Amino acid sequence: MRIDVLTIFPDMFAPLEHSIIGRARANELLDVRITDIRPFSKRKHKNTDDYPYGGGAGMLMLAQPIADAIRAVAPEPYPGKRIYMSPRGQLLTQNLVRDLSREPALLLLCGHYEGIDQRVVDRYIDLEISIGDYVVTGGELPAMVLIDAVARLREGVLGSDQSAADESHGAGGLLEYPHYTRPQVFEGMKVPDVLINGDHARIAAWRREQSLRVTAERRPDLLKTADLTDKEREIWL
Ligand code: 4G0
Repeated sequence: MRIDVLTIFPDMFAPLEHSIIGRARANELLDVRITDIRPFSKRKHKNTDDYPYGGGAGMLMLAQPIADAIRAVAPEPYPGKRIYMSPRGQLLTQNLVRDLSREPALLLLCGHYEGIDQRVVDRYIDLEISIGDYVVTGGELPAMVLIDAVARLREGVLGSDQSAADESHGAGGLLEYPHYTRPQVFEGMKVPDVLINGDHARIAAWRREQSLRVTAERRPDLLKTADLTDKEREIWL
């Protein structure tokens, strides 16, 4: 999969050279290309921002450098999705991540200040995405969140045990049960006995119950759409 990123802060993407994503890129499972928007500016001093028409606080990113950068890295017809990271976008969920992970290419546009000139969005953007209902100083961190979430669903990016874990063995829309590893006692706290005894049916039942309990406590909204048996619906809904 190819992912192009357009940004005025290309150095912010250094984390993508490390860890799982770094390895996926080294193994050519992922082709991430970061493009600096600033060299495309035709203003003096390569400025990329200006004041908003109609007044108001803050600055906006200019249309011209962004449009020229998009045309340079993503000539039409574009084979994938051109995405603007924005607090007014569609909320990023695991379902949307899954759909995006099946695209051959993504272009991620990162805005700064109060955002970008709307005409770029209207002409060149397929989809606006938000990683959550909060504002950060630029689209770069949201873009990295999206890249990481998408990349880990691509074939070969995670270890083989993890890859199966995601959807098939996944808790069907419930939160995860608690996990424990060695030692058996840590600062006086014991690992639950059921996990030590090796009765796999009891372990599965305990984990299911824990998932249901924590979901009911923290995210009752998820219970409504989770994959529950009739008996579970009776108890937990
Ligand atoms: C566009 C995305 C981009 C408009 C980007 C800010 C949060 C997210 C930006 C603004 C971002 C998110 C109107 C301040 C850059 N912050 N939730 N910051 N405004 O995905």
